[in-house]
Amino acid sequence: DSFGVKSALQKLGVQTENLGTSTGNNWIDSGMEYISSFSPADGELIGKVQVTNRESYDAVVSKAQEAYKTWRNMPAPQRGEIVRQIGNALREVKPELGKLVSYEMGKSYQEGLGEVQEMIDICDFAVGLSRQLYGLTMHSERPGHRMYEQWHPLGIVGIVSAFNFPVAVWSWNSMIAWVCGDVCIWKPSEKAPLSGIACQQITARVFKENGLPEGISSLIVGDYKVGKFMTEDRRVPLISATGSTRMGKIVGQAVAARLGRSLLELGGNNAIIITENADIEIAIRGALFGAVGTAGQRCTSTRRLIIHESIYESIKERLAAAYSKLVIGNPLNEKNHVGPLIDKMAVEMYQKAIEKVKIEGGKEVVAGGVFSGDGYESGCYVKPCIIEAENHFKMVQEETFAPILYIMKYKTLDEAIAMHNGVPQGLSSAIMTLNMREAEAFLSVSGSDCGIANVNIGTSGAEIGGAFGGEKETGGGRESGSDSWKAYMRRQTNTINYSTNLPLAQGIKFDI
Ligand code: UN1
Repeated sequence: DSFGVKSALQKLGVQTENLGTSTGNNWIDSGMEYISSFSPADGELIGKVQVTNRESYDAVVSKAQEAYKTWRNMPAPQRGEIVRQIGNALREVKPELGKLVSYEMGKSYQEGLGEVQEMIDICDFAVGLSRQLYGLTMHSERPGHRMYEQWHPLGIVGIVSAFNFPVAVWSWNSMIAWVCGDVCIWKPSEKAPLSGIACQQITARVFKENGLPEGISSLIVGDYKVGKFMTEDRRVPLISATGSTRMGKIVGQAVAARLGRSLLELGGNNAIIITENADIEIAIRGALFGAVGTAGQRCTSTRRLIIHESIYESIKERLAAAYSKLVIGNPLNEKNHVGPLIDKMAVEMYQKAIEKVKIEGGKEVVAGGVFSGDGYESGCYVKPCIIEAENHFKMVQEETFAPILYIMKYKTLDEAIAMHNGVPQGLSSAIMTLNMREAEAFLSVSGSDCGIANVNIGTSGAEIGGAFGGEKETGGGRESGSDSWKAYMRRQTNTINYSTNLPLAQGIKFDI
């Protein structure tokens, strides 16, 4: 254990065998079924987690409903104070939690630390927000009347998160939902349940120390079958789900069938347009981290480069040179740039995608492949690759969660933007240019159709202060910063008559 994983697990209270269902730190035994969490870094079993059954799920919901009655009546700034304490608790375990994320999920330790920092940042954001849950006031058309709107919490928020950001995306949802006065039930990814166990214990301690009810924060564990308990449950007014478009369609329809609300953050197919006016150094660096960071497993990963024909060959060469310098290996070893994919199934999908795109006419610029031998025993390490392709290829239209970068060329900016938008997804996007007209055109109404559009930075690595999410098959939801909090609350319009008359709106007369 040269990387200190064992002591990190110990500090975080993660055991080799864990119960998976809890309200606060009240863990409920829910039967015989377990999920085993293996590290893609070395293939070792990290620990087992018990799967939530129907009965324990119902117990969790009852506790959550009960806790909501207390929590919703606590003034929002006081709820913010609790979230401030959670942020501090996260600061205390940043290296350990970053390590667990890195070991369980496979992203580099640096990125694991970055993920925990993202959690700390959203806590700070939520604390400030707790004093800024503003509604508007309106001028009534009737004399002696006042109108305003206020925002109330929804109740239980069900959070379904993905393996690639096993803890940060949960925190975007839960910290905001908590200051809004909601209570949360979280189903972490079944591919990273131990990260969920660790976070649950961190927040539970803070709620307990403050004498608050356990059900403000609950954990359930399992695959889509457990998720279904929530999506079909009318007691859960909002489901916030992050994952594949395939999952989102199922979740969205299940929630819509009961007219519940869903907040979906689904797949991306993010591109960078590199124009002839780009700062090439920045373009290469932005594309490189975007494409290979987190081994291409961010929903914001760069999947396509749309390059002006005049610089296409030189960009191709420089990228290939940069790729040749990448060191792939154990994510906990800081000399490595890129860690493994999440599991062998992901490796298979990566291989199939390369095979298929080659059949369609794709040409390998930097060849892919699977690593084997010393240090690669888990079988999850793959070579980041670059493939010359055309935008309309079936594989290029799909999101493959792996470090495969498709490159293509364009002649005019209009053509580049059309290619850019010519995919079913609409999450993140970027243009590399020092030309003001090109940059503004990309950000204009006829430019990028994505929820995130950047100039001279890559597609990934969004800050928490902005609203995060995207259009089309990305699902339309917005999480994290700006006014995303509104999705976690219900708006109430209030009209108050302080006059001695009862005039009707629209001037309607109704006298008897
Ligand atoms: C995700 O991949 O689901 O913008 C979230 C980024 C990160 C979050 C990604 N801040 O890349």
